[in-house]
Amino acid sequence: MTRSDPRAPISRVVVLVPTYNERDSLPRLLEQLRAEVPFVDVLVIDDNSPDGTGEVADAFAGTDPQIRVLHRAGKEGLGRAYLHGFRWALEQGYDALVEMDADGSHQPKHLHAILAALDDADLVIGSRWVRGGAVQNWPLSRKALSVGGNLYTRMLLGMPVNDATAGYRAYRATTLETIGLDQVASQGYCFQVDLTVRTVRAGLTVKEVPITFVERDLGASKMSKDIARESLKRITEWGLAHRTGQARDLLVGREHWHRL
Ligand SMILES: Nc1nc2c(ncn2[C@@H]2O[C@H](COP(=O)(O)OP(=O)(O)OP(=O)(O)O)[C@@H](O)[C@H]2O)c(=O)[nH]1
Ligand SMILES: [Mg+2]
Repeated sequence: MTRSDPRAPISRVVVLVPTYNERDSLPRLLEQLRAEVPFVDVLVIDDNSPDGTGEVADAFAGTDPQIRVLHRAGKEGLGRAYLHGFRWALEQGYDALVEMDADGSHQPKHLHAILAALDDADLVIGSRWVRGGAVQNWPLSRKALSVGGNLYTRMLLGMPVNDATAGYRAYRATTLETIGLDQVASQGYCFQVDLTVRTVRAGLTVKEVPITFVERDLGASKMSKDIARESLKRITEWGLAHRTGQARDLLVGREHWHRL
């Protein structure tokens, strides 16, 4: 899954930060981000948060031309917010698009390593479940859910990726243009898995860089039973379709897109 031709150098990078009711967390994240990687632009994608996160973001944008805000009409889920941000960033001509949560879980200090890895990758995932990766302040039950979810995803989809649900990642613009965004319907956690699968299946290179993920200390999680259910259902459907396809190909002696 490696390409021999050198990739174009990356010069314009934007970090996309989706927000819903993050007024307490967002200022700290924006300050850290701008201090840590001053060459990087930021787009906050707010779904009309009732707590006024959009106005907090506007105040930052008013004093810093490298921070922009995309105001959306209402809460439509993380996947939709990212798709909107991706389209905006591609139109603006950015070379690399980074996904980052607003709640402090994704530390800007890891961005150096993530962007360095993107020099010879098409997607770089900030990974909790590779050597050197870690999670701080998670109860055992939450760890088990993430490890179990990733194991299930790996087994069913046969992807060589340890943390396919991770939400701290960097895409080359060319990756998103290659995989195409029009068919992506996933909203919750499986949005991340969905795009990872599309990237792997397009024959592009995925790298994982270890990160320490820190559980939020401010605000409330938006993770819900519905989101978890959507993920389980879709990943199972994709996995069954993938495995059925492999079985069919074996029967007719065709080579499948990979043979894990
Ligand atoms: N624009 C937008 N942002 C969202 C939406 N749902 C979640 N987010 C943001 O997406 C990021 C991740 O959401 P979290 O609630 O932290 O979910 P999580 O990190 O998966 O779960 P926890 O680990 O429990 O915090 C945060 O910055 C949220 O504010 C949404 O519907 N629209
Ligand atoms: Mg979070």
